[in-house]
Amino acid sequence: MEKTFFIIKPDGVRRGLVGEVLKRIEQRGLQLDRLELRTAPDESLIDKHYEVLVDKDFYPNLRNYMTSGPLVVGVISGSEAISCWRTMMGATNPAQAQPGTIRGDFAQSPEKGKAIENIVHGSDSPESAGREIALWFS
Ligand code: DAT
Ligand code: MG
Repeated sequence: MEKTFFIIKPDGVRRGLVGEVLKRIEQRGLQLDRLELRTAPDESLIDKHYEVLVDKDFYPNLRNYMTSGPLVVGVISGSEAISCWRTMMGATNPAQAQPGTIRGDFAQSPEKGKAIENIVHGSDSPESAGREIALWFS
């Protein structure tokens, strides 16, 4: 059994997609180990979460987006949960995300100069899963 960390980002909560995302996790047979609705996080928490991206030119937009409203955070476990959840999410850029994925079915292409709002986050490796679970559930 592998664990991964996920977020339903502020656009997912705002657009009423929490039930849809959780339904897909359950349908896929992944187990929900932790699940919490959080008020909009502090910028410092997002800076730690996206520590490898803080120097990117798009980072200020990303930080504004991620602190713009409540989000849902959780831990899911299952066989190959990390890659399974990444596949279910779809490509980072909604324009490239396949239909059938969460981003491909629900995310909208970004407006010029705005953050990519793509509904969900998932850890990309066992190391980042461990780091992110400790960061958000310490
Ligand atoms: P992912 O969320 O698919 O793991 P990532 O870790 O590379 O993608 O980036 C984190 C988030 O940052 C991503 O969901 C949207 C935003 N982002 C990534 N690359 C971007 C870019 N080139 N321009 C604008 N936003 C970007
Ligand atoms: Mg990532």
